[in-house]
Amino acid sequence: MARPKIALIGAGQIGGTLAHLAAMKELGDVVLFDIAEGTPQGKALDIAESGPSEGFDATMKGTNDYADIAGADVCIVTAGVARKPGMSRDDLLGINLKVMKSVGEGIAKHAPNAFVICITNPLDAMVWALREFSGLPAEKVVGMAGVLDSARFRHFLSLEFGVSMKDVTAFVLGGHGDTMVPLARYSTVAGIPLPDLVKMGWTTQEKLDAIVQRTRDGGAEIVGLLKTGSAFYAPATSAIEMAEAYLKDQKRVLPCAAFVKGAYGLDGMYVGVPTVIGANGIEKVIDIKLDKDEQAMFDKSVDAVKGLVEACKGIDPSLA
Ligand code: A3D
Repeated sequence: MARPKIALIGAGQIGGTLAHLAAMKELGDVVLFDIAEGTPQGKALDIAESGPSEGFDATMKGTNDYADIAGADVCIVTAGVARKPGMSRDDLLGINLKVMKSVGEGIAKHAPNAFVICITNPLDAMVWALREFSGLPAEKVVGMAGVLDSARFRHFLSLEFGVSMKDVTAFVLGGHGDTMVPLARYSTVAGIPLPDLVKMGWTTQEKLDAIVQRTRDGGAEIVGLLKTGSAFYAPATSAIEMAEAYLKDQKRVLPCAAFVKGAYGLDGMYVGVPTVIGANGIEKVIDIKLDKDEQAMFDKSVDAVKGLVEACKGIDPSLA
């Protein structure tokens, strides 16, 4: 049986890290695509040359030609520009919308059966635009944000409690941005919900609120430190987790920017929700009951995403 084919559209910081992780995990053969000449070829060769030491069997190809992604099983999209200090994710909208158009058309022509994971920001609007431009089924086009946001939350919680990150679960809803909704009562240490841990004296409500805020600002914290770009190791790991769930039909329960119609009272839009990912793509959107405060935060987040989608329609009338 042939190895799966993984196409990485964008060979920048995240794209290169994705290629390395996909190879080390032997998820399949990798094609790195970018418009910058030499970058995908150079990174592909460099990673291929790590194969003898790592001991992986996977081919690496760098290309500037969409024809090389033909028949890809998974496409992970990072093409576009990333944030610099002082920029919000939304500042990237105009430039990255044009990029989504060319990427969507490239995927539609050469890899129409792929499971497509979008990472390009502003995430919830770009994954919507990519679905529109590609015309692929909504269950096969998804955005990566919730896995990363909840990984950040889990990391900060593990530091606070002094326990292994493996035993901390976290639940984050809503758009990827300042309005994301970390849900404390569904986040646990080995099954014990955070509000109970406050009652048990493991932490205080004030400390928990500060951790929630640090999670919301998690991307900006790294942009501020790096100064020349945004986070790439954890974003790449998060997308690989989603790709693996699809390729291995794992039925993982992962928060993703998925197309939601019906659940959460929404009538068809992309936003961060818990999903089940298996061989059919997004196989289920898990519709949990929110309390009044959570619903208010989620509504605010949904409104922010809707505003970005309207802005896309204003820029490109073909989307209206
Ligand atoms: P960067 O290292 O700049 O890589 C982007 C690559 O895209 C560059 O190599 C460009 O040459 C390439 N590119 C530009 N235009 C095109 C095009 N039309 N077709 C193909 N390739 C093109 O950025 P990065 O890898 O650090 O980040 C990529 C994107 O991910 C940015 O939009 C970030 O904001 C976003 N990002 C999202 C998250 C989420 O959690 C959603 C986290 C971190 C970064």
